[in-house]
Amino acid sequence: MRTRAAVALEAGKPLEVMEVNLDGPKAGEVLVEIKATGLCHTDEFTRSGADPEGIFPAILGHEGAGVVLECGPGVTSVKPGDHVIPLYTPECRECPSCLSRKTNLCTAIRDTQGRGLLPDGTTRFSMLDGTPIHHYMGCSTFANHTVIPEIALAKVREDAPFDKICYIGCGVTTGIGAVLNTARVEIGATAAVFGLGGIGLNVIQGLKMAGATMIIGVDINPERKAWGERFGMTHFVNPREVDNVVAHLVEMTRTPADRIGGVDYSFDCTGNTEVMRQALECTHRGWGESVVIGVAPAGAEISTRPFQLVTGRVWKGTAFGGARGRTDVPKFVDWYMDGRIQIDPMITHILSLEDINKGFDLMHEGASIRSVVVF
Ligand code: NAD
Ligand code: AHE
Ligand code: ZN
Repeated sequence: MRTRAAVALEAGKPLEVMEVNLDGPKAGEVLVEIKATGLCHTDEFTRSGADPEGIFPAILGHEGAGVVLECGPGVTSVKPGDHVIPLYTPECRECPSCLSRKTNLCTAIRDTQGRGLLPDGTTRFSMLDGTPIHHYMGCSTFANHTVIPEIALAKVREDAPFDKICYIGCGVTTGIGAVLNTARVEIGATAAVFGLGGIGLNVIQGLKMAGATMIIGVDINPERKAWGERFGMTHFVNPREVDNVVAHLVEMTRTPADRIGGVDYSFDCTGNTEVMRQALECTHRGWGESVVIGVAPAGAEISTRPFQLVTGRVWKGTAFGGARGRTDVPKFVDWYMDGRIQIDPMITHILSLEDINKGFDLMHEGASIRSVVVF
């Protein structure tokens, strides 16, 4: 069949909207009509050329929602008409990682996924002249139709709006999951969130749900203060307005009883390795935990004095908020439909596929939280 897609032809170039060929689903694969897709900073990271795994040409996008149109041989867990959210972190329920119960990082198809291919080592997309186009994160939601392995689809309820629940395909689950699954924040905790964009605001939302009492947002964009407050942030720090952001955060959390200071938990939602260091070093001696969510460019490295770890701080990371997609994503959709989590106010812009590059401009200008393309 033919479908319309925004294609990343070369690193650093705007996406080009065009007709592409799409082959039908093979064994274990599913043809999905994408109804809506969010633009995550990770799409921009890959489009820009900063991603060491970036391959071109490719159809980016990994935050979608849609409807199953056709199933390949052997598919049993979804059927035509089902509403689904694609999963860049699949859940095969059979690999050592899935069976370990220690991680959500299913390894069943990670190798081919990282090479822009489906599990049989081929691509379903091509240009009209026959040139192959790579898949992206196993999803390629910047296409009106895409083919996805069955194990990378979460079946969700049919009364949930596509243009909102697409955000659960990455940002919402990553932010809230980082708090509830990865850090396991407890009632009364103190926390700092660095970067109040599409991920950081969901971390704040998750911290509020977990019962954290002091939630400090840190962002260089002053307009993010009001945004953070909408979701439960109690304090805001602009690093450009203080001498030393780490010392400032430690001072803010120092009490007469505890003369050390430092937050119980911190989260990097920027992808900046200097910020990751600040996030670790502002945590409390003895027990502070810092969670890296941001994705850093090829060649970037993190550093700190080993003393920071010797004195009890823990540095960890999370992908997709530690969520097991086929199991957990339908629950996030229920939470949204039951009014337990907010999504609508964070979707600041709705775009057509033709205008998808405006979404990246808005992201760079700091003018959007989430842009969503509706097909
Ligand atoms: P975004 O562009 O919406 O938000 C980034 C925010 O960081 C902005 O508010 C910006 O002003 C702020 N910021 C930039 N530099 C800063 C600095 N030096 N100090 C403080 N704040 C600063 O991006 P997003 O979609 O929220 O994504 C955030 C990061 O998370 C990206 O690196 C993205 O690739 C990554 N990400 C990771 C996962 C995962 O599973 N680990 C999932 C989704 C996104
Ligand atoms: N390709 C990059 C890594 C990018 C990365 O870390 N991706 C996250 C999801 S970001 C979603 O917005 C992830 O899931 N990582 C686990 C994995 O297996 O990729 C690089 O640096 O090579
Ligand atoms: Zn993402």
